[in-house]
Amino acid sequence: MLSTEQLANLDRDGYLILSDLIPEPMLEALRERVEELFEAEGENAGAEFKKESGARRLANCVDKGKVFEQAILIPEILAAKAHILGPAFKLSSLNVRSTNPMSEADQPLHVDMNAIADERGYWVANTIFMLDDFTPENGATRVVPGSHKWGQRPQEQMTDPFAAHPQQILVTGKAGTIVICNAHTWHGGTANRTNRQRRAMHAFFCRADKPQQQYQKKLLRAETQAGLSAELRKLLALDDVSNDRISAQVEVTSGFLK
Ligand SMILES: O=C(O)CCC(=O)C(=O)O
Repeated sequence: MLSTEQLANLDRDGYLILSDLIPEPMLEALRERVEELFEAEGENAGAEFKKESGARRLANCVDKGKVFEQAILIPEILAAKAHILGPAFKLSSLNVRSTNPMSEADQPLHVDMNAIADERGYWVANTIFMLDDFTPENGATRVVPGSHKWGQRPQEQMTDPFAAHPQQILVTGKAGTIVICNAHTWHGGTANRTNRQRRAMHAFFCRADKPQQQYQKKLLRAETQAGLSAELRKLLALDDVSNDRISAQVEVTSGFLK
């Protein structure tokens, strides 16, 4: 499903760009549902996780439409997660982040959940769904290739994680592209200097023994949970009692500059 060369690139760089991976009807359905939700949630959009100046956010998306359930089951995504995290992993959160037109600020470089690989290896992996083209002008994600191997967070090595890193690159691509990201790789959103939004969905996964960023069992409504397939229940760790113990008490954290 993913070639040996693709997996080797992911291992080397900490990210992998997969063009045209979101089927066109799914891309359209995601955009439509995302805009409906922004409209319906208004000021509260993103509140289950966090709000961010310069960007619109949505959180808890598995609870908000069948198309989100389908998106997190794309086989290449699951294969890449197993490659990074090992066979036992789960969804940690599913969010949308849309940078506003003419938003001034870059995000700081960060690792998700402030995570450092432990004795068992990597434990966080993200997935960026490009719902719009990512260009050098509109807030494409910046990434420091290879930084997942450094065993450090940006704020421990850089005097200013908001600044450009000499090794950073911009991840650009057409809408419909998916970026697999070892989330120990230093990364962050950049300023959008265009007059149009830049929408991305983030499917964030973690190793089974670590807490979910957003405890899915608590967030998903009973009727949503009742309609989920066995595969999704497993991916969301809904029947995993050890997840209840480790995720239930966790305070939701953004991961950067904690
Ligand atoms: O939307 C992006 O380009 C990256 C966002 C990100 O890394 C975050 O919000 O933690």
